[in-house]
Amino acid sequence: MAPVQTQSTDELERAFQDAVDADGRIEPRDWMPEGYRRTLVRQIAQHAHSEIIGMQPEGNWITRAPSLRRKCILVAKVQDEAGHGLYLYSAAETLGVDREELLDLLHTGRQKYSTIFNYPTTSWADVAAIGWLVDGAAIMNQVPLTRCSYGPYARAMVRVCKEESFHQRQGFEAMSVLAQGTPAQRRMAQDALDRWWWPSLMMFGPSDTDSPNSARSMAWGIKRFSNDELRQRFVDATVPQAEHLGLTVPDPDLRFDEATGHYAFGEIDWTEFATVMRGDGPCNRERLAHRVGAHEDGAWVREAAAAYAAKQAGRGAREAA
Ligand code: FAQ
Repeated sequence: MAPVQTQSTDELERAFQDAVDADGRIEPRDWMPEGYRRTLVRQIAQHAHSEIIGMQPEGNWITRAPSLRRKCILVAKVQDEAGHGLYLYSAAETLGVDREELLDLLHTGRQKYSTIFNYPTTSWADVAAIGWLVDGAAIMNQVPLTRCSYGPYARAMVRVCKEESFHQRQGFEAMSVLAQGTPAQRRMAQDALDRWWWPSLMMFGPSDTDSPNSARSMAWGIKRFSNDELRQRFVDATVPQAEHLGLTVPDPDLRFDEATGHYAFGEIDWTEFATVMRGDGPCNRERLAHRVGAHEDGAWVREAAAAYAAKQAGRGAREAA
């Protein structure tokens, strides 16, 4: 959809919506409504922040992984999350925002990241649970984003989802080793499931009736399914996996509903969700302080990279002269 200056805003908006409705891709140079651009910046930035803050809970276990093999896998996984953050910040930059500006919004608490990363990882089983449940929930939410109407975001998601699928499988495998291990290992696995189950369900966001952005994001082809639809899919896919592991999902109201073909599940603690979202969860302050510290420690790398780029640009200009 090429921008045609002579068209009125109404005509541009109609052409934009027609392109979205026809499942076309909107690209950075195409005309787009300001609200669409702002929504994408908000969502992609929150997503990027989640990827880089999400390195912390698992990074906490790199030095204590139970074997060299587990350590190698974990280092690679945490590096993958950094890479996802980089693709996503790049995708956001195509919308005319600056990465430094987005990081500043994160560091000053003005932009959110996923609530899930404000919970502590107190045992090795938590690393397995994050792979199985958190990456599992992330994939359920992100596979539809590969069909998002905004091209750069959709394309970033293709690669991210391939890597998240591998993460989910390694988490399930690590969990199954624990679940088949000694009684103490089984207890660790169950304890991790008990603590990560409900926060994982919260990753999908507020219920549809309380989600201010969903309807508009769906009309714009950013979101393809509602928060509750994706949450239900996650529960339906994950409960049989827990049964296969011989673990119990910590929800007394969970039951398979023959009539609908879905699992019915208990009420999420939305008060806890709101508490963590406003910055008062178990690890919010620690996560943000660590991120700000890492950014400050990395200042010399950014300065060196900028000096090197300036030097290269100067050499290029001299050669061209
Ligand atoms: N945590 O109206 P909605 C990962 C906010 S990546 C914090 O429903 P929307 C990889 C929401 O932003 C995990 N805030 O909003 C990994 C909005 O804020 P506003 C991250 C939340 O955008 C694995 C307000 O509440 N994934 O795990 C949360 O339509 C392992 C109202 O909500 C993504 O970001 C939450 N859980 O739908 C890394 C995926 N939920 O308007 C390391 C892309 C909602 O006040 C290790 N994002 N909010 O600014 C999305 O799909 C959407 O943004 C939703 C929320 C579904 C998260």
